Order: sequence, then C-alpha cells, then structure tokens
Amino acid sequence: MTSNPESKSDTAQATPDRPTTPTASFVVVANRLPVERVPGHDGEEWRMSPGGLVTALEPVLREKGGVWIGWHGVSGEDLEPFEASGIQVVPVPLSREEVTEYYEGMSNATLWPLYHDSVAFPEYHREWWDAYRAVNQRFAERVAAVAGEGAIVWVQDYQLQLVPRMLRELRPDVRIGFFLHIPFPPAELFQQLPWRRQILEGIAGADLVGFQVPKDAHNFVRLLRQMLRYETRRDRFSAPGGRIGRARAYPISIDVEAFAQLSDSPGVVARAQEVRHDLGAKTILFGVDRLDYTKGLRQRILAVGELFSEGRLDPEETVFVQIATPSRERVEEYQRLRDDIELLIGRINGSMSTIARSPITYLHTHFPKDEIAAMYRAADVLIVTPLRDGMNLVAKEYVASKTDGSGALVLSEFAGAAEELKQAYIVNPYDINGMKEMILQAVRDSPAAKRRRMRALRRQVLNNDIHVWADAFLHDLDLIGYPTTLES
Ligand code: GDG
Repeated sequence: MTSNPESKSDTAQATPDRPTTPTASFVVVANRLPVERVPGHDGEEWRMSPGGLVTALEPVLREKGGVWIGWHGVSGEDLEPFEASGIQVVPVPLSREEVTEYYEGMSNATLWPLYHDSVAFPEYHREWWDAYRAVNQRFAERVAAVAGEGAIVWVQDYQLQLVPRMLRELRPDVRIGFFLHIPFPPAELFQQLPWRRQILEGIAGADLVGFQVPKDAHNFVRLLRQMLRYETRRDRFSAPGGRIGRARAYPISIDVEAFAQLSDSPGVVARAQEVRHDLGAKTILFGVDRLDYTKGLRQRILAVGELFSEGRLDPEETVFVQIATPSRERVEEYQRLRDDIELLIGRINGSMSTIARSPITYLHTHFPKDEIAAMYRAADVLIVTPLRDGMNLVAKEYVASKTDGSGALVLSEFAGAAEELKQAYIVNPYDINGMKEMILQAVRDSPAAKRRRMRALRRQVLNNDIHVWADAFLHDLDLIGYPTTLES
C-alpha cells in the first residue's frame, strides 16, 4: 500500500487519514529514506526502493513495527510521516543550503575523501561543519520524538556520525547502534580533521559500533584511547559515566538468494544470451561502479587499454564493458573524474576501434537491476579495482549471480570484500603492470582453475548474506548493556 504524503508547504491542514507519528520500538536512521516518488493513480505515490539495506531491515521493521527516518531526496520540502509499502517513514527536511553544505560539502567533499585514504583532497570548511552539526541535531531530535521507551535505534553511516551522542543526550533510555559503511581511516589521516574529537565522541555515543573490517574497528578503539583517553580493552570501551560500548566488524553483504533467483530468471537468462550475441566477443570483461574516484576506474581503464594496445588482448575477441553510474554530479571532483575517464576511453577507442567494433563499451547511465544481472551473467571476468572501498557489493553480487559456477573475479586488495573473497584474482590497483598480469591470468586460466576459485567464493558469499549481517549486529546490540565491565 502506498500513500501520498502532503507537503507542509502545500497544505497546512492535516488530513484525517494521515498516519500520526508512531512510537516505535525499532528505528533505522539513515541519510536517505529508502523510498522513491513514482507516478500513481492519484498523482504521485511513494514506493520502497529496492536495495540491500532495505531488504535486510524490512522484516525487522515489520515485525517490530519500526520506522525509518531519513531525508527523502528533495530540498526545501517538509513532509509529514507516512507509510510506503507497509513501512512507516519519517522524513527529515533539508534546505537547499544544507544539501550543499552538509551533504555535498561536509559528507561528500570532506569525510568521503578523508575516509578513503585521501585519494582526493579533503576540503575543510567551518560553515560545512556547522551545517553538518545542525542537520545531525535535527536527525537526533526526530529520532527522540519517534522512538518508544527503550527502543532500539540503528544509525547508518558517515553522514550521521554525531547522531549517537546527540540522541543519547536527549534519550538516555534507548539502545543505540551505529554502522559505518565506508572505511574508517588510520589515525594519521583522521588526525587532520579539525573536528576529530567531536566525531569520535559522536560515534562513541552508540552502544555498539559496527565497521566493515576488523582493522577499522581497532583503529577506532585505539583513537578513543589515544585522543579521548577512554579506557579500552579489546573491542570494548568505557565512555564517560562508565557506560561500556563495543566496536566490532560486521562485513555487510547482499540478498544472495534474490540475486541468484534474478540471475536464473528466464528474462535475465535470455537477455544475457542476447548481450553475448550483440557484443559478438569470445570474452567479455565487465565493470560496474558509481562514477567515483575511489573506485579505481582510471587505473582499471589504463590497464585494460594497455593490454589492448600491446596486443595481449585482441579487440576482435575481447570487449570490456564499463558501466559508470552517474553520482554526486554537483561535486567538482566528480565532474573532473568524468572528463578524465571519458578522455581516456576516447583515446583508447579512437586508436583501437574498427568500423565495426570498439574495445571498450562505456555507458554513463543508470540501468535497471535486471540489466545489471544480465551483464553479471554474461561476463566472463568482473573487474573491481577500488583504491579504497568499505566493502564493495558489486563483487558479491557477481559471485551470487554466477549460479553455474563459471566466471572470474578480479578484486582489489583495498576493498573490504577482499578480506572474505580470498580466492579472487587479487590485485593492487596502484600497480598497473601487476594488474595487467592478473587480468590476463583471469582471462586465460583453465575453466577448471576458474571454477575452483568460484566455488570457494560462492561458499563464502552464500553463507554470509545480508540477513546474517543484520542478525549478527542486532543480536550483539541486544546483548549489550548486560556486561558492565571492560573485562566481561
Ligand atoms: C557504499 C560503500 C559498501 C551500480 N550501478 C547500478 C547499480 N549499482 C549498484 C550495484 C551495487 C551498488 O549499486 C553499489 O554498491 P557498492 O558496495 O559497490 O558501492 P557504494 O555505492 O560505494 O556503497 C561500499 C556499501 O556502501 C554497502 O555498505 O559496500 O563499500 O562505498 O548494489 O549493483 N544498480 C542498478 N543500476 C546501475 O546502473 N540497478
């Protein structure tokens, strides 16, 4: 069921059937709401947008009568809480200026590059920080107004690092979890942040802090000890007032079963055959990423381009398809990246193409999920080469989609996923020659060798899906509060 929320700016009248703000026992807080506005019978409607996090949390939200709090994606619009596909959502408004300063600025031009090894230069602006704090406070206040007595609140990601502490001040009764989807930087980089203490204190307001990999959890605990003088022991820390919190790794995953089913569905099977036929290549190399400087696109394209120009990959036999989904297009660094990538690909194709075919097929657009699934199914080699990545779900989606056990995964050692997917063809994306050799090996290895690797990868991914992730985090969050000392 979808309802059509009314904007406060459109109408000051509360409609009688509008759901009132609920008192929830489970609250998910994320920068974005998992909804999209779609045309409906009666004007516009809201639909839950598909995505791993929604899939994982939807059953818990339904079972516990939970709510999701977040921004709905349009600035300057203040909406009442509403229901979308049976889930209660509570929109948090953002002004146009806040989108610029809190979201595009502090979140995506300061924290995002800093947390990804500073692969792009992080910008520090005091007015961005002020907006970040103000928006985090607004989120915390919304949660405080919605959460029932003793509720479980799960805060997501780097845009909302101050919320745990702000919320604790408003509502000491609730149990707070925080999960960081991106890497947590080493101390030497984190120390650059003018607001490093506030960020650490903000996150440490949570009872349980989750990271993608153990190293990041250790970094965080070490920083609490060194910078805030918290007492710590292994994964536990003692916050002011004697409250004991924990910081651990919970590697996120995907809805494996849904991907496998989609991959085996008749439409996707037929589309994959069609793609293979249309591309007319013996070997299909594939990449799909948001167009982001952390994803190592420049290095990947350079490596594949050199393999073509040196004649080690034959453009008559091999094609490289790269989908680069538009992302953060108002942030300057992303505009520069797009220009660089398109110049690079233009040069390679310009010198290597024939009238009939080009070695690189580059698509700068968002595709439906079915189309991505068909590409996974059709691809002989998936190339994932981030310079730094919290996890990387694309790698796991490819493995889940290869239900017949074929395919080869080339994976950067700097993706969180490399900790689990050890049987992939692991590369260092900064080492172009090494990457070229590994891509060639992934293309040329015997089918039996590839199957052996894929079997191990599939075992890992199948046993650790998104439900395992959510259950593990929520289970640990549930237990927290019982141990009262650092030792227990
Ligand atoms: C952050 C962290 C962490 C991409 N293009 C299209 C499309 N996609 C989908 C993929 C995949 C998702 O977007 C990308 O997920 P990643 O994990 O690879 O990367 P980030 O967006 O950077 O995510 C990351 C993740 O959070 C979860 O914690 O793994 O490290 O950076 O699902 O399939 N989907 C469709 N069309 C496209 O054109 N439908």
